[in-house]
Amino acid sequence: MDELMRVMTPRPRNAETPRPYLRSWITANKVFFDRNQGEIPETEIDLSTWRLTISGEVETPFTADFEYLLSMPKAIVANTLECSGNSRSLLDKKASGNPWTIGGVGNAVWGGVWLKDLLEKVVVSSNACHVAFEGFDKPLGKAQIKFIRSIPLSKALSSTLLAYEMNGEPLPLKHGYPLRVLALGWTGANCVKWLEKITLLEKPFEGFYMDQVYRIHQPDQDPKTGEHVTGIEIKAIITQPEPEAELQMGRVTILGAAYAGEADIDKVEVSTDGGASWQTADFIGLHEQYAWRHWQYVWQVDRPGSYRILARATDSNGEKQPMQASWNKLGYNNNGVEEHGVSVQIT
Ligand SMILES: Nc1nc2c(c(=O)[nH]1)N[C@H]1C(S)=C(S)[C@@H](COP(=O)(O)O)O[C@H]1N2
Ligand SMILES: [Mo]
Repeated sequence: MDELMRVMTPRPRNAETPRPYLRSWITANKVFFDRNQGEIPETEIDLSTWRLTISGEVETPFTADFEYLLSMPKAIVANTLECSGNSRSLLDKKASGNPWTIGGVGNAVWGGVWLKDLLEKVVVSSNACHVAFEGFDKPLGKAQIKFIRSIPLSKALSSTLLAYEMNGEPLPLKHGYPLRVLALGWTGANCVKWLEKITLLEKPFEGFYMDQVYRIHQPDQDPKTGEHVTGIEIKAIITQPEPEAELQMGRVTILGAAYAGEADIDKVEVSTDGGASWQTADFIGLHEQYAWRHWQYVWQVDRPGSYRILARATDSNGEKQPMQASWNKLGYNNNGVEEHGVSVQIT
């Protein structure tokens, strides 16, 4: 198969979407980024044997088959998914993990059922406060640690989708076939693929992928005392021109996307002089809750030279993207304006 992606590790497969594919509002399934801690199942599971179980702090445990999910009301939702480690390699101070540039993000229209509708079937106990998800992917490595993650019950009940379709197709194998979690507006780590088990818990699940990684912490800090990665932080990316491009004087179209997780993007500003002055960009394309907004700025450039292009987003709560990211040991949530700048040559 032709490799369209920028592969960082083949096994587990971690691959990012090249910049040109980030220029369309929908990221096509075949170029949507891949992030895996374990092994992608080799073949699609047989739907007639697949079951989803819900247990733990519930009045009546429940098992659903795929037919049952299809019989429930269907929700169709646009959602931008981003890996919490996206943009890590752009940090000035290096952080360990996959060297994502900007392509650990994508936007798709997902079809599925609201988790809230399923949780109504089991009657959640009053002491439940977190919802844990487990997939059937096989862990890699000696320790054989499963990727189990939990989210607060409030998030599960307000805005979490269990998706079986991606951009109008059955969920592709590598994106979690037949069913995955999408905590809308939250980072990928909260969106377990190949889902088969949901457990209601009195407190957050304790385990490697909850306590040692996906926490914001400093090198001298016990990871477990750091905050979990949850919502996607406000950020603008520049998808055109390519870094270090050589361009002709005249009209240069600068393109990008901006997103802020659960919040709405209100404004994107562009600087072509390294941040000395800012102009407002125009939004292009669709505008949906939880989805990125694409933007453009047509730059009239009359003088040759080196230029530094920056983009800065503001959300509807008035929150502005920081000029520099706040660094943490695993390089999560890099949303710095400067880190995302693109330098070009005009001739
Ligand atoms: N079962 C399972 N779910 C998982 C993972 C995993 O390794 N196993 N990786 C998570 C992480 S860290 C991210 S960023 C997203 C990536 O989803 P994608 O590969 O569909 O883009 O899946 C999440 N869900
Ligand atoms: Mo991730």
